Amino acid sequence: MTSLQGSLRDRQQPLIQQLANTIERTWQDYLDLSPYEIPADLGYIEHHLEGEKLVIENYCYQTPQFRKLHLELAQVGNGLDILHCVMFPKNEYPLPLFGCDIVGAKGQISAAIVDLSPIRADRSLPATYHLQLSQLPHFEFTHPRELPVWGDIFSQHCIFIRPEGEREEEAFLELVQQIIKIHCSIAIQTQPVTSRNEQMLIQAGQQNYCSRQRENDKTRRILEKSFGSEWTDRYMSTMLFDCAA
Ligand code: 18B
Repeated sequence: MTSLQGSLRDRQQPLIQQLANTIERTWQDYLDLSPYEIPADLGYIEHHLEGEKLVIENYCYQTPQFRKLHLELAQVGNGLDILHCVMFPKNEYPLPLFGCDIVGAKGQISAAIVDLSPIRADRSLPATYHLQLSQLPHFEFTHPRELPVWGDIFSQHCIFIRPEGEREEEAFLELVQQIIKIHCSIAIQTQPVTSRNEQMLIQAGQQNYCSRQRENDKTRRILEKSFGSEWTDRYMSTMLFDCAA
């Protein structure tokens, strides 16, 4: 796997750099990565609008269990730094969706969210996940944030906060590290389902997750400001939240 050490990462806020490194290292340590073909014009994107620059770097891989591992770093002007990560299991694997989004402006992270989101209709996680996530050390963050309406896709273990100071940023980093390790180690021990019916249920769960995530107006607005609505629709449904069969 080629290193993700790019110029954009070096210019981003420390928590984002550290998270990108942690995610990359855990993928390398636990999973059998192979290349994933990104549409030619969507890997590295740079756009200037009225003096404001938007840069996006995408890194994607696939593995025997995951059809797409996606890590994205973005920077708008010099002010807004974003990390976005989703791990999409193949339709044969009854696994939740790991998702993480960090948004920071001017040295302060305003939104930090991490979750293993259920794909079952009753929104429960497999018992192994539930057990291991329940055993994580509890950290009392001082500024929890309220989920938007479409956020009913997230699990009861979802962490959504505005981290205050270095101690909370470190605690968040540590939690993401633990959660992604739990996920990778369960994923590689999970047997694929073979019935077409079970695979269709998994696919339907992922489709629901993706369509709810595409309702995030805050993401849409940032992208539309630079690229317009047609491009943003394509980007959100092919790069960010695709539900390939
Ligand atoms: N997202 N985020 O990924 N989003 O992609 N994100 C914001 O302080 C981008 C995911 C999530 O309160 C904000 O309010 C852009 C995943 C939630 O209404 C901005 C990209 C998850 C919120 C962006 C991107 C996820 C949120 C506002 C593409 C979860 C709160 C920041 C690179 C697993 C929504 C703020 C609300 C917020 C932007 C969650 C600017 C451009 C995978 C719940």
